[in-house]
Amino acid sequence: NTLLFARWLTAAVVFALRVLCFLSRTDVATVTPWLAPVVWEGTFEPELLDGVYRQKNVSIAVTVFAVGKYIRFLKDFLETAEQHFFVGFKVHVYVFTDRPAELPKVEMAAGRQLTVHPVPAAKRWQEISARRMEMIQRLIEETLLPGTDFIFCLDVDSKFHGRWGAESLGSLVAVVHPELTFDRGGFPYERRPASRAYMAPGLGDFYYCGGAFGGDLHEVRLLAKTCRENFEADAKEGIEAAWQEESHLNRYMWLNKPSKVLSPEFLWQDFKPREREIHVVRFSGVVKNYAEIRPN
Ligand code: UD2
Repeated sequence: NTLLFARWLTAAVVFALRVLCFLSRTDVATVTPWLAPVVWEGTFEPELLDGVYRQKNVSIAVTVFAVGKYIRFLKDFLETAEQHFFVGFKVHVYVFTDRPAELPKVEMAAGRQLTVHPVPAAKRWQEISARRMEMIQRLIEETLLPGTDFIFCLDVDSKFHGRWGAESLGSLVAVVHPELTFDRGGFPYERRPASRAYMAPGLGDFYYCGGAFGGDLHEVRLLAKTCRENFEADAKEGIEAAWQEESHLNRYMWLNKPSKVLSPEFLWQDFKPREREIHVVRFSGVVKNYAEIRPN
């Protein structure tokens, strides 16, 4: 009986602390002006959320590109995903690489699997980010639909450090870029009206990162298709947006508001000192030497 009471007391204290923590997130915006949640540590109940989606037996696809020397990041990405990303859920990772022979061996838990899609090598690094949208669109149309519920598209030069679970699920999900200090005027949107990624001064909600986005398959298919078409139409006119597909994604998310916005906890950068608002780093880009690692 004493043991039962101690357990009950611990659970009650943990719950009370969580509620207090939830109430105390007044330091950040937790809802957008269009009433989408902005997900921060302390604004959700992890076990409760996972329980809700586990009952629905949801499946999650992940795309990750490891072209050229970026294959070296894949091992850490996959190993840390096993520890933190949708643990206990059906997860299928799709790796796009030109070096399938160098694929690392990573043991995956039951219900989790990996498929490799060979892609050609790239001459310019910009080509890779340009082609990602096309491949994501094709994967959804040819392989994932129907059957898979959600998809996340993630940068490979990153590691998971903390839980990333059902709190991130939504129909269209964007991640706020880790440069929290940017004000709207300083957002690095594409500013040339000639580009289809153009954002006029004063427009924009957040600056979202290209390294992590997701949602349900229909929404992400539409996003990938639109960004790809706009990217290609720009290319025909000899224009490449300032931050390639990230610029097109930002334009898309301005016109099609995400149903859920993930805080920069969901894509931080290792080189950045952690800011006060960041209570947990869930996923973070590793420090890399661009000159050494990119094709040119
Ligand atoms: C930012 C974005 C990235 C993309 C890029 C566009 C974040 C954190 N990062 O990252 O998503 O929008 O700007 O310019 O939002 N890749 C390869 N091989 C290469 C080069 C790239 O596989 O040789 C893949 C790989 O999955 C990598 C991703 O493309 O993670 C993005 O490339 P990056 O990390 O070099 O771009 P970066 O850091 O400027």
